[in-house]
Amino acid sequence: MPLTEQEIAFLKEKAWLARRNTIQTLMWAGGGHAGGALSQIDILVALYYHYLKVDPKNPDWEDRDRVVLSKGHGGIGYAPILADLGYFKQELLKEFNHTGSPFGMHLDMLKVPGVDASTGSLGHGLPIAVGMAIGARLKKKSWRVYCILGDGECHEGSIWEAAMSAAHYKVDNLTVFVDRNKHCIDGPTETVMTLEPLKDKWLSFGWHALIIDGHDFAQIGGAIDEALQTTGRPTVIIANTIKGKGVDYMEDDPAWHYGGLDSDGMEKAFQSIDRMYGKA
Ligand SMILES: Cc1ncc(C[n+]2csc(CCOP(=O)(O)OP(=O)(O)O)c2C)c(N)n1
Repeated sequence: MPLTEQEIAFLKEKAWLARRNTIQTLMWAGGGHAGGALSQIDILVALYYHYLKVDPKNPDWEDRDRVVLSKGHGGIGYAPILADLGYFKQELLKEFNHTGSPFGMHLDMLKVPGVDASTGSLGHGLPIAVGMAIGARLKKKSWRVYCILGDGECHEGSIWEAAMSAAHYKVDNLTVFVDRNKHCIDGPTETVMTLEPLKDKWLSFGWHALIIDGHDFAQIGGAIDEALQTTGRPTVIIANTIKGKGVDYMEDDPAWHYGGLDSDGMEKAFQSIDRMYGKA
């Protein structure tokens, strides 16, 4: 069912908060993967605040939907969402990536409630997600698996091995998002290693594939609904995004793949995010 205007307004509010909290966490951490953390946020917000069957009070609930943030370096933009949902106390984020904290730069499923897979070494999340989805079928469970890939991560061969097996096993309880911000660590994805035509690649691997604006909640919702109704094959949603989305001086700037903030930088980032959401 399409999202209502009220639901979209709610998701926008949560995305505003998640972007602000990501910047705050970056400041506490002394640096992090700012660009990719901000590009993925609307996808995570739509999933966690509308679509997922999860229970923050019972993170290990067996029948929950699973999420694999395969681009594990985005953890600094994921943990603030889990905190807001109540998986753990927001206070803990003050120690993000500090020695002794439960949070490393890449989230550990054994230390952070709500995290279904420890990721960070790119190329491993989709193979894990395919296994989880097959596991649901073997256990005759109805939970679904959502996996978020970086587009640079799609340079990894293991992604395509997993894609091939998911189609072979007709894993239709798996939905993948590619955070298509068009940058990786070394520059534009198309300069480093051509990915396009990316949708055709997934189609040729036997997937249902669609391309959307990854910052538009109506489109994200429509794509998830389409995936829910697709049987006999997995779905990939190539979500066109902007690296650093929301912070004007970070947007589309490869220098902000990883960075730190001083208090002036943080203030300017907050102002930019507030302007984007019409709050300044
Ligand atoms: C196997 C592996 N090689 C290298 C890295 C280092 N690394 C961290 S982020 C990154 C770039 C990833 O680009 P992309 O998937 O497009 O992420 P985004 O632009 O969304 O941050 C790389 C190479 C890694 N985490 N894992």
